[in-house]
Amino acid sequence: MTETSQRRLGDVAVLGLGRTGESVARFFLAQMPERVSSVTVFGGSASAPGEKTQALEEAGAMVVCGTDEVLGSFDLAVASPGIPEDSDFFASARAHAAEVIGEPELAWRESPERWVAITGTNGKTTTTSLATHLLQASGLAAESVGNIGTPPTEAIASRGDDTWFVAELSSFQLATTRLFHPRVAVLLNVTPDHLEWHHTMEAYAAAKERVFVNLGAGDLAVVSVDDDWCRAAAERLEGRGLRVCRLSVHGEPDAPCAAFLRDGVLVVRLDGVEHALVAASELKIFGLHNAENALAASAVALELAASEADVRAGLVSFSPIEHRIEPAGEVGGVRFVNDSKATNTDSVEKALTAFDPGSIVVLLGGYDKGTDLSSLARAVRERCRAAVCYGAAGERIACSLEDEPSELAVIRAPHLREAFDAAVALARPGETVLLSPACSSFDEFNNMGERGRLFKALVAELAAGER
Ligand code: UMA
Repeated sequence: MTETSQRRLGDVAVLGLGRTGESVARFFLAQMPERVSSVTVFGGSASAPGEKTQALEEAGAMVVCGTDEVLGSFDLAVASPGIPEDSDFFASARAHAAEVIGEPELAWRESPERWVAITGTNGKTTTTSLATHLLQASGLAAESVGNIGTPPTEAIASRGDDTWFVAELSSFQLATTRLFHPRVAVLLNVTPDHLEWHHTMEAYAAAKERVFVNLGAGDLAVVSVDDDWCRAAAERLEGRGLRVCRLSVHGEPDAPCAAFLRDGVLVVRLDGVEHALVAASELKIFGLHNAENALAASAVALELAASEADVRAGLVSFSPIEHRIEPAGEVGGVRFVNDSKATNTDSVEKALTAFDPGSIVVLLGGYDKGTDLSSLARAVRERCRAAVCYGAAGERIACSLEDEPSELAVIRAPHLREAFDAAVALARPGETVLLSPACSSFDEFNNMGERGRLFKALVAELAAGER
């Protein structure tokens, strides 16, 4: 318990009624009456009363649905990450609360010891899971929290004294941090995404860089130097005199702290001491981007005193997580891979590098975020034999692939099921059918997990001779 975590919180408001809002409301309710006087939950304009609101009311909260207007006067408001900072909802909270923060900031204030924070446009879930796995393999208690699924606030009550919180943090969550201070912070990459929330790349990158704001002399920043946004951030951190572990899969950074590949072997150097770990080919997670994720996770674990031997063992025992380049079976010599988590173009471009060029039939499509497709189209033309484009964004993607002449076969299908059947008809033994859609799933599914599970169910039906 710190001074911050014993502070009286007073009248509190919670914005949002999703996973975050519910966790925060329950956390506050558990602090009544000693630290919290009242809890008011604002569900936002799209919310309506239901079982969840009733349960919160029964537990002692006031719940306001169907409006983005925050009424009343509050000492503290906690906003869910999906609510943009420049929205009317957020502005209304600012006008009626002494302070508006996000959920990871609240969790950190309540339980500030032993945090690792991991951010980046892509790779953060894998890196978070792997860092947790490596710490556990070294006998340390560790738990993955944050954007990965469990709001840290929810995990505080059951947190052991020695447990490390390894937090995957999105730009939304970082934008609303203020005092948040992890012991190790990781920035993997910054490529265009979520511009509907942040509006500009500068604002998006600045939100990600907030992960380092409160780092001090004894801490470690692990930062990629393979993209311009991150390299600039690394230089700013070095300018502050911080310890920066320069992360690269394209060269060996000349720095006292660095993580890189040497002759295909993962090497982490901390304060001049080198740890040669395992060959990237020994990992069960494929692709150069996954070697980068593994380097970042290893740097975290070694910094936190994990032994080299334990990190090696953890690296080779770590399996791909669901929906990330996840092997989904082999039928008639064709490999099926579920990468439903690839909801932006950069993620797909990285996934394509994990397979032999010319051997991929890729499934692309879903909810159209309006992203620029030129770089994706180039990568697909270069690395795939065929592309099946489906869903709301299908036609736009197909047109971008056909923009320039190439050998690529471009097929159109209405939905994922038909796209799957078209891919099966096209694929030859030795090839890979890859669901790596470059889009959100909301035109057809509730979330990317549902989409990935349908893909795997279709593979199972095919294997059972039912398709
Ligand atoms: N709401 C509004 N107006 C808005 C947006 C939200 O009123 O404009 C309200 C509604 O009541 C809605 C609720 O907020 O029901 C939903 O809150 P939310 O969108 O913040 O979602 P949560 O259910 O709280 O889940 C969030 C993360 N979601 C987002 O950031 C969009 C989850 O990440 C995260 O796992 C969870 O907190 C726990 O930390 C998901 C995600 O898609 C996986 N993240 C994005 C990504 O990875 O690309 C950033």
